Amino acid sequence: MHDPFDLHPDVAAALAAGRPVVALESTIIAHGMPWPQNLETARRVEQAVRHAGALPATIAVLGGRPTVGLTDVQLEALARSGAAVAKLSRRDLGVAAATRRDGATTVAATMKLAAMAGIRVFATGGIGGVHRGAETSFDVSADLLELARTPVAVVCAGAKAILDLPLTLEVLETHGVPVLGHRCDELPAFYSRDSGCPLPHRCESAAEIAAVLRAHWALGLAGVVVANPIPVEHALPRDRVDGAIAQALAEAEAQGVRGPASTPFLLARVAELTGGDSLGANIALVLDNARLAAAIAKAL
Ligand code: PSU
Ligand code: MN
Repeated sequence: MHDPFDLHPDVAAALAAGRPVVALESTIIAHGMPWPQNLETARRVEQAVRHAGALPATIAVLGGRPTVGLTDVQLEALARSGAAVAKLSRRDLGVAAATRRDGATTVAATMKLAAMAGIRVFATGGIGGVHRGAETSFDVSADLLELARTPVAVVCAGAKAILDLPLTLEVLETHGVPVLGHRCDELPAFYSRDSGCPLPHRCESAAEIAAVLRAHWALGLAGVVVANPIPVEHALPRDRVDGAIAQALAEAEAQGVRGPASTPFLLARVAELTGGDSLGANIALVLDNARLAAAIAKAL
């Protein structure tokens, strides 16, 4: 049987030789940032991974083929298409393959494809989580359930305050997913460094994180969240972001935006309402996560 996905030859060679590889998602490119900053950021993130001594593998679905390691031409096409391409989570992968569609993969779908390819470290901006009002909407990101079953470490700046952060931590705990704070004691809130939600585990270095990952996986356990706070100089004041988020949430409610459309809508509105400051912060934190992920992949 043919492989169910296409692996870039450089990524295949690196994996075969045991060299460090870092997976990168594509929903953040197509749905999470506007053109042309999305392409510029995707390229800078790949460059940051290379600079730190690992090989980047951006993952998407092209013509129905899950593709692990996009070429620069493929990366640019995806960034140009933006929200015109589908946002694919775990549930959508089979349908996209059968209908030969293009799509950007979420954290959940990217984790699954990375694990299939043998990549264990993945960098992104923020994971999905439990949405505010989930007690009536039932909107809990598939990212959390993927972490429960797929052995990949996701390096992120926590989860955005558009989500319910305490409930997100509860669901991760229920599903046995550790959250390791990288030099922090609280779950970072994406644009800001703290959330008031204490974390049970703190690590000081990539080597320490790698040791936990090895031990976790030796026991047959699954996903791990590595929570890396946004660099101090790029953090936004909490109250400023909270105002924009409150307004964006109210607009989403008024316009009936829900389901998979919810996260892209909220991110775009918060970026507009903060006059682009949130976009600058988002770019800075993804770059920092890429560097840490590369260091962890090397230490592994
Ligand atoms: N967080 C961001 N930017 C993003 C996303 C999350 O800062 O673009 C994307 C990721 O791909 C994540 C997805 O997996 O949103 C979560 O969507 P949902 O809430 O529909 O599961
Ligand atoms: Mn959802």
